[in-house]
Amino acid sequence: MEPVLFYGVPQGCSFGSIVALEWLAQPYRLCRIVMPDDMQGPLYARINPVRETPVLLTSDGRTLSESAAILQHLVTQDPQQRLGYRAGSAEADRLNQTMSWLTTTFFASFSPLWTAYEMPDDPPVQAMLRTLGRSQVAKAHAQLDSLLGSNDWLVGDKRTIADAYFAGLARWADYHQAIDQSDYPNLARHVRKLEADPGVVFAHAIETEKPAVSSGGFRGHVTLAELEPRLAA
Ligand SMILES: N[C@@H](CCC(=O)N[C@@H](CS)C(=O)NCC(=O)O)C(=O)O
Repeated sequence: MEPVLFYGVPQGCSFGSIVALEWLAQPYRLCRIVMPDDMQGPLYARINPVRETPVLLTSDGRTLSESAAILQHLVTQDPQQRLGYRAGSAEADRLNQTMSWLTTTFFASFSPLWTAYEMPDDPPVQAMLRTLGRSQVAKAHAQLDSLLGSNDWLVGDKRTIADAYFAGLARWADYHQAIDQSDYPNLARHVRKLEADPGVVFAHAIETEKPAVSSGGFRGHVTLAELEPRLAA
């Protein structure tokens, strides 16, 4: 059976995995997870014991969590490696480097803002977290702006999983009103290009439950209950 991506709303980093699946245009399904409520039951613990999205249920029945692992899996499953590079090549090293940076620096820069957003009301602590978060997000944006320079894509001369993943994280700057992306012109240009991409438009439509036009791979939604027989006990 085709792979299934468990994606989280609102604003999940799983957005990037939806974009990558669209770019590959191979058959896949989606399972919508409203965070955190849909993750609390025992069935979701069988999918991901740490109760996070995204998770990919692979075509051979394994569950794979962590965006970087899911996205690398998609690269290697594609015989043409359209969203990555041959293992061992300089470009593949660079892609791994960029994915690590996006996960440990760019994603992580938003952590104080997510903590302030999700915690019970405590205005002085939330104000402190927001100040810290804005400063970290600004620093990560400045670094990425410089890494990107005038390049068309984050790694090499084609779109890769790094661009797909970045498309999902970049929107958090507005969501948290953290910084003004137009202060980072190379990054802002890249975000504008990605936002016009049909795979990104599709992922937004899926998240917001609007009519979504797939480039061909999307085979529809499936519920957690329907997937139970495919999951290891
Ligand atoms: N390192 C993981 C992070 C996964 C993660 O933090 N997922 C968030 C959404 S972006 C989540 O599921 N949060 C659970 C919640 O909000 O309850 C990855 O990159 O996939």
